[in-house]
Amino acid sequence: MTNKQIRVFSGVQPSGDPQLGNYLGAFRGWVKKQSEKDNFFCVVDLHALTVTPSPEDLKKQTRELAAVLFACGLDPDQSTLFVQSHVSAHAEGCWLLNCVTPIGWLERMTQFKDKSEGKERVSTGLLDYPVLMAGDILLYDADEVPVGEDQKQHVELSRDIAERFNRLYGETFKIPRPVIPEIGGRVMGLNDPNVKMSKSFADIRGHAIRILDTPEEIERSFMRAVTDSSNEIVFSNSPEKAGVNNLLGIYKVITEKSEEEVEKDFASARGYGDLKKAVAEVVIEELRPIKEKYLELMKDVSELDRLLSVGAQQASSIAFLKLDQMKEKMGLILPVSKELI
Ligand code: AQP
Repeated sequence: MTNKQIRVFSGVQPSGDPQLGNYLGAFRGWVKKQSEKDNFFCVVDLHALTVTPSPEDLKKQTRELAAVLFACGLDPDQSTLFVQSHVSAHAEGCWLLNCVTPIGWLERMTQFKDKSEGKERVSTGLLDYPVLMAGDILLYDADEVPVGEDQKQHVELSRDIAERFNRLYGETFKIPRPVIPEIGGRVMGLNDPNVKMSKSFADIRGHAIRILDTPEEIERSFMRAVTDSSNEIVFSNSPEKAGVNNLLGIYKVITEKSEEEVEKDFASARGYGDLKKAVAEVVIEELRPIKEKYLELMKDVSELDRLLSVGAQQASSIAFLKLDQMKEKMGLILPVSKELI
């Protein structure tokens, strides 16, 4: 199989301001590998509905996220980028897969437990999220699903759902595999290095670096980052060094240096202040061209919308074929002429 025959699917929710973890754990790798594979990337707005955003926020965040992805370097000639709700096969596919997914599989999901904890009421959509995600992936017969560590469990569930469907109705889906970046798979919050950096917490002071933050904001957040009371700048798995480890990890992914080279860079540092400054500098330089390109793209929203429509057309041409195949296997009759519907 040549690499172009390897199909990749991944998504991101327009659930807030995209942050450094999204970039290092996902977007950066998508862009770097896009020329090698057959890529489908999706702004998963139906997923974002699970936490009931305001309609205005959702619209704004969907366009902004698409623009950020193009600004990061996704090239419409190499990758199909589209908005999930533009291809209704995703919602339909989810219903069909719901009917083969035992509810206990969903109740076990760590992200569901985390996101529902302490809430008096959660939507059915939050529980069902992984089935919609399975549909996203399986409709495209994706071979690979590049995700950060936090989404690995959901990709594994997609595999289980695909296997169960294949067992019940005969060979229908390819079994996808999660691809976790060797480094950058788990960027932690700067205010608490035991919690992963998240869009939803981006409003908490000092938690996240937003991709569109100003250089001043980026520097301020890094200077406030939680570290420890020693002054040893080394990679370490010990829980007390989680903050320093996170900063070194971010520096390592962006500079593409080895751990030894990174530690050497800080051998003569005077303390964590020097480390924080250096990490802030490399992040600012990495994000600067992305922000410039983003501002350029947002000047012409109609062109952005046009690019997303082209992406939706390309995605539809694959997704609806698979959806029909699922329906037939499950015993639903297909309309004789879709034009009459
Ligand atoms: N902190 C992180 N480190 C590495 N990778 C991360 N990703 C998210 N946070 C980190 C990866 O980004 C991709 C898109 O994520 P998503 O928006 O679909 O869902 P998420 O994982 O739930 O991301 P957030 O930022 O934490 O969003 P909210 O707060 O809305 O839940 C995925 O590949 C993810 O692994």
